[in-house]
Amino acid sequence: MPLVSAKEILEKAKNEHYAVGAFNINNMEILQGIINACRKYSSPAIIGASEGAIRYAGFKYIVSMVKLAADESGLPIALHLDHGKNIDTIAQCIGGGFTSIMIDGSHLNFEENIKVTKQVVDLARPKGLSVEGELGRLSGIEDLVDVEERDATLTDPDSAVEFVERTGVDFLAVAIGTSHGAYKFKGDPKLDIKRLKEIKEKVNIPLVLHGASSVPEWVLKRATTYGAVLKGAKGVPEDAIKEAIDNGICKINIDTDLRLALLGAVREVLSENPEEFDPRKYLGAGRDAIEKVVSEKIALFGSAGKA
Ligand code: TD3
Ligand code: ZN
Repeated sequence: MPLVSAKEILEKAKNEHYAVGAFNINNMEILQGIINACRKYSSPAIIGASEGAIRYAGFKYIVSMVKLAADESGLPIALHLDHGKNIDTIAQCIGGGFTSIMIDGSHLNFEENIKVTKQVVDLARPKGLSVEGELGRLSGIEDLVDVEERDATLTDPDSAVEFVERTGVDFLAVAIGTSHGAYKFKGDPKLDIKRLKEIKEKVNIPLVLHGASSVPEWVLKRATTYGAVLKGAKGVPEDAIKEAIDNGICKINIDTDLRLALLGAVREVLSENPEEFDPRKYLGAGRDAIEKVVSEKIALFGSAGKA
């Protein structure tokens, strides 16, 4: 099937109360691991490519690979620019085969964020692409010392209403205490679910959770057993992800867990077989590890059978 817009995938998820993973890719094996899991469980997926991924793999490679994956699998797959900031890259994605764009203006002030986000909506919508905006800055709650700092950093529900009305975005990334990478919490993991509830009550579009990797125990153990140094790595507990889905999160961004799974598999193969130099052996094991992680996400998010 041809690539679909992420809006199409997420409106169904919102109506039927589940979430869909937005998985980041950088190469063929990562993409194939994700698609293998989606095929097995008949799940839709959003494939995220960052500006860095486009620079690394090449624009045409990314678009061609993901189009092929959608065609061959027959699954609803969207190709989504993750954290788009550069307007030239955004324009290239809009005209070059992507079906969804994130414009990340979260580092700008409110009015500037609205201005650039609206600009991207006006470019993308006539071409049938969906657009994600972001309001609030990702930060662990324990790093926000008081109520004022918390309110200034995390997404304000009333501002979210105004942002969605004035920009016309199809879905909105919110900041409720998650952050990117493998070190999300120093102490106990905590999300601001009360804030998410309030946003959901006021904003009637699918909501997006960035920084949603869980750093699963088996993934961390495999990587560290074979020499990776990941002291203090901690992700969002699966219970918290479930609670977030119950409160309006429909798109869940995952990158770190894929990176760690690939790393652990490659490390294991190479250290157990120091004489091995066939890339199919270690990258193939990496691809299988990604399939396993994504299978767990599909079960957790409730997207199995929704393709
Ligand atoms: O947008 N992304 C993917 C790119 C972030 C770099 O890791 C996410 O929100 C994923 O977050 P996580 O928890 O996988 O780092
Ligand atoms: Zn993100």
